[in-house]
Amino acid sequence: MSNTYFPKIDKIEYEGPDSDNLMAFSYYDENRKIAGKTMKEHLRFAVAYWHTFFNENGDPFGPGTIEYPWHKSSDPMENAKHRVDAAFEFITKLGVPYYCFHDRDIAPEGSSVSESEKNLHEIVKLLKAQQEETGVKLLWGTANVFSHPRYMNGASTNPDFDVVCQAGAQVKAALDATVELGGANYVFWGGREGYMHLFNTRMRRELDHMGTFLRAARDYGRKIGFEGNFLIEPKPMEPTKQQYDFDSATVIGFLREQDLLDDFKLNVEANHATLASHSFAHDLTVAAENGLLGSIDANRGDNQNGWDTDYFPTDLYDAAEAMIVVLENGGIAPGGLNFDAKIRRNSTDLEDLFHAHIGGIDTFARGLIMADSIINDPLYKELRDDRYASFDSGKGKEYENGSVTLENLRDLAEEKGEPAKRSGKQELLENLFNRHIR
Ligand code: XLS
Ligand code: NI
Ligand code: NI
Repeated sequence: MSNTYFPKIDKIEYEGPDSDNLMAFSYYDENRKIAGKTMKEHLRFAVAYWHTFFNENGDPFGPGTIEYPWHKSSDPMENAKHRVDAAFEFITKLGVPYYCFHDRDIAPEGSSVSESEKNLHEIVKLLKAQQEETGVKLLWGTANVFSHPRYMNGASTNPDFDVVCQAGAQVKAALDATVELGGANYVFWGGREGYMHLFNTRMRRELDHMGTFLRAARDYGRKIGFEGNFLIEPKPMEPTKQQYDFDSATVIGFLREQDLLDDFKLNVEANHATLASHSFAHDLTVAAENGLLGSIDANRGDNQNGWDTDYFPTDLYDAAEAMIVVLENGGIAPGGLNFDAKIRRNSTDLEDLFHAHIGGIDTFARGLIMADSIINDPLYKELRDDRYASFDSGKGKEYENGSVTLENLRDLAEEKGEPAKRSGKQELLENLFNRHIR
């Protein structure tokens, strides 16, 4: 393992909740078994290349504040190569199994399509060698078709076909890279797919263009042997005023309309769900109950504002609620939990990157322990099942099967009379949940 960029940091080990070492895991014991699988298998953590190795804490109001020692050269390709070494040193010291990238995080754009492809290919070779040496794998790849000024009016939904061609070239190369690196999934996040104003927008046409683009990408991916899931990552807004992939429900409707349900699932991000005025658990549940929960971007917003703050997750309630959905879904594989999260602009020590990830990892490890404990509490299951018991037999069951008419409902209403009140037991369930925090 290389020891160039984080020389003071050794491999992060599990030391348990009684240790006072803050450079250790208190809850994430990768080999501990829960509900028949190890924590490592349940949680499938990934590090996000863009936040952790590429961006240097810049925000829309000012430049970056942290200096990455792997970015010392004036040649962007040299920096990209050093970035690979830094990334694999970090990921192996942290001890997580996966990483995720955008094409432009790993390699700089060139002055032509072929030069960009060449840059990407050169870095992919280095990443592949590191993957083989360390055993770290690619959870997903994606193309950044939102930063370059040419994408100001969108990528696949751009009103100018010439821009759509550029997006196509980029997605093709990013798919090649993902397949070359054995990526388990391929993500589409449509940060500029939407509109700023309806006055200059043909929404129906743009949505159909997006469907056409995704089908072309799907066809190419399958042709070159990609067997993983294509994932759409919902987000309602930011940077675009109104984004087409608004939330889980909207994306599922779109996938159904565009005949993409066989190949696509969802990558649900906590802070995007809250930006859409949902809870994280809500958007996960919508995806899971439609059989479309593909992967998770684990992070957290801020209760005082609505932005995509991308905090590292520290909220145990949120993590436990999310892990209940994941466990009831039978797991998240071949997806995982990607820390699409960044340290704050005033966190300027390289070791802060470790503290941030250790916190996020322990939060979800603890969330997993709590979730398993809650779903095994018989009362949790019983109370929910009992609420729907009137549909388990008799006329209620017939109704569920679709054989009760509106006239039948009317006659039954008269016969049965005013229904007895039945408590939803919310406070009891909230208290029950808290008893499982440990
Ligand atoms: C931005 C998104 C982005 C995607 C990948 O808000 O979360 O980082 O995960 O393009
Ligand atoms: Ni985000
Ligand atoms: Ni994300």
